[in-house]
Amino acid sequence: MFGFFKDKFNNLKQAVSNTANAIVGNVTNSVGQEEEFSEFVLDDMEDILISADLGVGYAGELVDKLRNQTKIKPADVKNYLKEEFSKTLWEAGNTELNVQDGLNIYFICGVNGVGKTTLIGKLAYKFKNIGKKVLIAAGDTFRAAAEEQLDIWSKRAGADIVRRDKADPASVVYEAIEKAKNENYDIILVDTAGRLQNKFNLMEELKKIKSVIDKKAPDSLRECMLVLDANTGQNGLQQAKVFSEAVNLTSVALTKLDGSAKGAIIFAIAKELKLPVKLVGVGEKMEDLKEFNPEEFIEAIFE
Ligand SMILES: Nc1nc2c(ncn2[C@@H]2O[C@H](COP(=O)(O)OP(=O)(O)OP(=O)(O)O)[C@@H](O)[C@H]2O)c(=O)[nH]1
Ligand SMILES: [Mg+2]
Repeated sequence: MFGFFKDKFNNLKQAVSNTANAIVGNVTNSVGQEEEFSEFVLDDMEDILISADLGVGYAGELVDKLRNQTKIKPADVKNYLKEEFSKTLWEAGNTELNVQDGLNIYFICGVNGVGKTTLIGKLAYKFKNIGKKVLIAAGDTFRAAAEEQLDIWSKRAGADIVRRDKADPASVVYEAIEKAKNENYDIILVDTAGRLQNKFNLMEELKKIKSVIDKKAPDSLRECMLVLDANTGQNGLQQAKVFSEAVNLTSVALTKLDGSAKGAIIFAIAKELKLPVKLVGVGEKMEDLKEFNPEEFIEAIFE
């Protein structure tokens, strides 16, 4: 833990309360009182898990393990799920945001409106707070006002920015890397335009930006992070698959967890894609970004 998020997860419990209800609340209410895991009870449980956005495959697997066994009773269902979810999160890999000495480049991608630019503003602020020299690369040269929005965030966070209105995003990133190397920056945060995963040209553009980073800064720590809106549920899994194929993702940030009842998508992503969630957005303010800690997340959902 390099611990720049010293603040406790005060609002985490509140942020996940709908998700907690959707899984733990509903499962314990309908299964917890039963004598045994009859087929009827198991079906019911599977339906609840699927509607909580856990995914059909994972929900089925969790229910199958309860079939034809006598050790786990319905009264233990909460503990059973807690242990299974913990295991899934740990198996998905290290959830810590990596930072090394020298240059660190965080490449942020995702579909439209999920919260990429906001995440970059919040992250810049966190890094500034631990004394890092932060440069933001305005790689969204597509949407009108995108660079302006990023400019506002960079000023708020006290970070520097490279922006070239309407230029090719890859060239903006190229220039940012040059500047970062010449002026000894610790961090580059690369914003990108929102793109639907089925838009071929835009996905190709993303690959091009990524390859500039890989070629120009091979020695830097490179994190390729997909931003997902917690409210998208299972569709987020589909997005993650396609982006992963295009740019080889290293992690996920889940935004808008506040109020969402579909936060269980975190488990589905960990299970299906073995991608660790590293950051969670729990509001619109600069401080509303949390380092994802599996234990705390599980506690917040199950307590
Ligand atoms: N409640 C809540 N709102 C958020 C969070 N993160 C971002 N938002 C809001 O989501 C909206 C979209 O955020 P942006 O950062 O502009 O999203 P984007 O992915 O950069 O959008 P495009 O560049 O258009 O693809 C804004 O109104 C943000 O304030 C979060 O964690 N919680
Ligand atoms: Mg944006």
